[in-house]
Parts: sequence; structure tokens; C-alpha cells
Amino acid sequence: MATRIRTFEEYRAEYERSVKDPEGFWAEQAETFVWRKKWDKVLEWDQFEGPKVDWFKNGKLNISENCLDRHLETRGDKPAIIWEPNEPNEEAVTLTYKQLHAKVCEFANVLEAKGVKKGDRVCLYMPMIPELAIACLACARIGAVHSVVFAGFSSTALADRINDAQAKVVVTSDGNFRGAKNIAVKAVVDQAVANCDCVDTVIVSQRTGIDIEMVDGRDFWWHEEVSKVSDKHEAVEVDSEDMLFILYTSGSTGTPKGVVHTTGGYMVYTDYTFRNAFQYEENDVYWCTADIGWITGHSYIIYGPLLAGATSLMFEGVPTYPDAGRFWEVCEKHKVNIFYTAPTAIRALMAYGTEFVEKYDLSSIKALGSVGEPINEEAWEWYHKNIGAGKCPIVDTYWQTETAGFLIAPLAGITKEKPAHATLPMPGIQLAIMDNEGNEIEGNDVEGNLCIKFPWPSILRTTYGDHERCKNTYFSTYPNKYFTGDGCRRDEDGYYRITGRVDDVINVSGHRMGTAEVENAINEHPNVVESAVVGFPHEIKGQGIYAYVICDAKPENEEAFRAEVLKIITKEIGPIAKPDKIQVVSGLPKTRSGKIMRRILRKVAEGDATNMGDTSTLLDPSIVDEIIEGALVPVKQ
Ligand code: 7RM
Repeated sequence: MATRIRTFEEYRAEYERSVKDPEGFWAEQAETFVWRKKWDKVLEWDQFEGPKVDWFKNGKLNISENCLDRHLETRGDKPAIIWEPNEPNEEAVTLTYKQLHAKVCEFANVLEAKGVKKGDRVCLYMPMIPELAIACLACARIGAVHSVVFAGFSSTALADRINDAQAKVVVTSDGNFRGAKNIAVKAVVDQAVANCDCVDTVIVSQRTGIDIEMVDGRDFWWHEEVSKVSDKHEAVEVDSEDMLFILYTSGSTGTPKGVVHTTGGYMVYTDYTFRNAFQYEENDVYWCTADIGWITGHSYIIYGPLLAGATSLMFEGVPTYPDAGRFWEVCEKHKVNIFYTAPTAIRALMAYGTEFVEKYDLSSIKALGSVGEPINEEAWEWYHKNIGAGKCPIVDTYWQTETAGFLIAPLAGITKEKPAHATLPMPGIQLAIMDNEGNEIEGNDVEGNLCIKFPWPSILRTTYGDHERCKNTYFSTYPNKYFTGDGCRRDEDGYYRITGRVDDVINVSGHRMGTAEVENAINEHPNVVESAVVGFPHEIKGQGIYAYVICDAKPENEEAFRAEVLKIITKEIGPIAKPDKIQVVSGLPKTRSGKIMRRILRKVAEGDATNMGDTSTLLDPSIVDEIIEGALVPVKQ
């Protein structure tokens, strides 16, 4: 049985051991799983070479077997997934480990019947319904690689991701109930697949019953296909370093990259971090409100909890439907013990006041979690006081799609917290704060760029189809280190506080976006010559999007022009990338070498032009005054 850290002294000791003897430490964690064949070597790496990292080398296993089969004897009748639908009056669905196992086996048989083989990519474009979790686990069971695309992405964005991964099967649903909306999902897939030659099969789960078109020979109903197959399936043996999934994420360039995670290390690390950070106890009900379209849903709705034999609640709806009490109603109804959400949701609900909280009995909650962006102190205090009754620990988990599991997080009830601090590294995570010259900054009360100097089991292995890009993005800024792209402070107590991205990535409501991606979409408008996008502080979303746009001809009707731009962005990326402000400008602040000085644009968007720094190197300094003049926010000068 896996052990768990119980005291702060144990944390210190375990951390130290993980640094001194990483192989011994992780081997011990890995022993608790089912391996068809044990590894020859725990870790093989020379330097961070782009990287070339093998964990549990030559080990053979199946992660779905470890999530499901391994628990059948001891936890067969325990709820694995509790699914809470969008509408409060629709009945919740509970799938025990036995039931989930059977459904995963069935769908694994369906995929195999459709010709899906080990290593093939399967794209999942689905709402938050149990079938999404089932489809992920079924892919894993046959050794196929899942690529989940968040169902809020547009058909263009979906097609790009399908083509990049060369997926042969897409799994989707007819529609999506989200809040008061019934969103067409299959129609988006139809549009996307029209531009994807690689796709030969589309499997459709029936959810909302809206009318959809079914293409003969290509499209199949989930319920019909599963009725034709057995619910027994022998999991396919894969190598520890075989690909488990691809997940697309944004970076500083225009095209999102497919982050690749493999099997053995991912399994060991998500299980370990889940159990320790949340201090999960056998009968706890755990609820992570993220969407499975993001890494948080992969690692901490599906894999981490199921590997730990936990009960994981999955929610279809939104925090404010039918009203702002929905989260708390669900907590009361299912007696949730561990509740994990994002700062943006907390801030949004804060704005509705405490009356929606007070209606519900939240006494089952014993630990809270936060993820996705820095949590501001005000939100932290509100969460702590009103949801945690002033006594529940808040586990502020700092990590990334690329890291697949927590890097920095307090252990619930063990690590003394500090509001708005992710606190201390997880065992196995060797942090380094670097200055801009490439030197590691030692000691406390320091600030710089956050790196990791030793591989951990769930580090990304590559970016799909482009290993060079992986190397350049993460391993070349600081040789032999993984660079997170985040700024970080280590305070006088040695606690870590993430200060935000230091690259051209913005974080809107916990959704990661590249400014270049939004710019590319804006530039699709026929009247746009050039654009520059920056993030600015936003009370609820954390960051909002501010776009500066140069037009060919000054639009006659600026409102109409903005609406057109928003429409294009919705088509190219999806509604989450819509700017809050679009300012038409005659030029952008550029250096003589043609580089846009985003710092200036950020200052204006923040509404503070008092400390612009040196603008003398600009090609045309007068443009700054024009931009301030026309700013869509009041600007302090
Ligand atoms: C899990 C996830 C990653 C980026 C990351 C940070 C920011 C995430 C926190 C945080 C401060 C946190 N993956 N971030 N969690 N910043 N405190 N607890 O969000 O790939 O989508 O985003 O999100 O900037 O680099 S992600």
C-alpha cells in the first residue's frame, strides 16, 4: 500500500530523500502499482536534452488497469465517478469501480472494432459527461493516444488539432447542456472534419437529443456501438515511455503545441501528488470543477483520483446556473470533502455575496484547492472564511500542462499556509530561481524566473511532431534546466509565490492563451494591417485581453468593426479568446528594429502611464501619446 506523508517533519524528510536518492524514492512509489514487467532502470537521462528522459525504463504496464482493475477486489462497489448534470433536477449518475470498468472495457472494444490500434491518436471533443472519462480510459486501455480538445474551441481550432495529431477517430456528443444553453457540438465536429482527411470515424454520444446529421459509414452512435460488444476487455500492455496523451496548449508563438505525456511516470506522479497534497482518505468525496479539456481535468479528475481509488465528482454545468449557489448545493448534496476550483470562479461567486453560500451545509468540506492562476489574497480570504469555515486548509497548486502534476503546493493541514503562496515544492521537484543572466539566485527574499533542475516523473517528453520546438521552448533559455515561463518570489521563509508569466502568454479565467494566437486571429480581418495583444488586470478573470489594432482604412463604424473582429476570433479560436477592449490605433510603439514594445502597451491597458520607462528608442515616440489619448480605460499620466 502506498504511504502518505503525515507530518511536516515527514515532508521535510521525504523531500530530502527525493533529492538525494530520486531513483530509490520514485521506485518505492512505483512499487504500489501493477506492472506487467518491472522496469530495468528507474531513471535514465544525461542532461535535459530537449528532453530525453526515460522513467521506469522498459517497464510494461497499462494505466487503465491501474485505475480500474487493480481496485476491483477491494473497491469494486465504491463510487469511482459521481456525475452531477447541468440541471439540478436531473438525476446524478454514480459509476462504481465495477461499473466504470465495464463501460471502459465496452468502449475499448468499440474502438478496436473501428480499427484503432496501439499508438493511434483519438481526438475527444466532448462536454463534461461520463463518456468523456470513459473514452480517455478506453484509449489508454488499448494503448491509443487521446487528444482531448476543450469543447469551447471553434471548428477551426479543432481541425488544426486533429490534423496536427493525425487523429483517425473523433469522439463527440450531439450537444452540450451548459447553463441555460444547449450548444451544438457535433455540428462543430462536422465542420472541422470536413478539413481533416485523417479522420475516418466519428463516434457520437447522445446527450441533448438535438437534431444532428449522421454521415453514413463515418458516424456512429455510441449507444448502438457499445450494445454490439462485450464488456470484457484485456488491457493492452504498453511501455512505460509509450505515449498516453497529447494535450494542446498555448505558448508565445501563434500555434498551440501538442504537449506529450507518457505512461509510467505520469501514473506514479499524478497518484502521488493527488494523495499527498489533498491528504485524500479512503471514503472522501473529491470534487475538481475543472473541465477535462484542460490538464487539471486529465490529472486530477480522471487519472490521479482513480489511481488512488478515490471517488471523483464530475460536474457538467457552470458555477452560476441556475444561480450562484450551484457549487455549494452540489457540495451539500454529495457531501463533498475536498473541493478544488479556480480563483476566477471564486472571484465570480464572491461578487454575488455570501447569501448563496449560507443556504447550504458545507460542513463536509475539510480541504479546499485552487489552481490555474495566482490566487489574490482577497479571494483566498473569502474562500477560506466562507467556504472553508475558517478552518479548512487551502491547497494552492502551482503547475502546468507540461508538468502534468503539482510542482509547488502545500500539503493539506500539514504545510503551514500563507495566503496567495503556493508554498513549498512537492517531493521530487528541485526548483531554481534564475536571473536574466543565467545565474541561479540562492537564498531567501529573492525573485526571478522559475526553473526546475532535475527531471520529475511526469515532465513533458516532447511537443508532438516537433521535438526541436520542445527543446527551444523549455530547455534552451537556461541550459540543462526546464524553464516554466513564470516569475517567482522566494520569500524570507523560503516560501514560493508565483508572480505570473514572464513571456507572451496570458491567463484569462485560468485559460492559457498566447498573445500571438489572438493577434493571428485578429489579423484575419480584411481591414486589419497589424495588431498587438496584451493582458491587463481584470477583477474577475485575473487577466483581460486588450487588443491594439491598426486598420487599412479607419473603420466608419468602430462598434461594427469590433463586432466583426470578435466574430472572427470566435471562429478562429473560440469565445474564450475574445478581447475585452479593442482600440484602433494608427501605429504601434516599435523599436528601430521593429520590435513592438509591449511593456508600453501593457502600461496603457493597466491605466497607468506614469512610469513608462525609456521611450527614446522608439521609432516614433509620438505614437505613445496617441495611444494614451485614445485608450479605452482611464489612464493615469
Ligand atoms: C494547471 C494549469 C499553466 C500556467 C502556469 C502559471 C499559471 C497555474 C497556478 C498558476 C499561480 C497557481 N495548467 N498557474 N496554477 N499561477 N498559482 N496555483 O493551470 O498549462 O493551463 O497553465 O498557469 O502561469 O504557468 S496550464
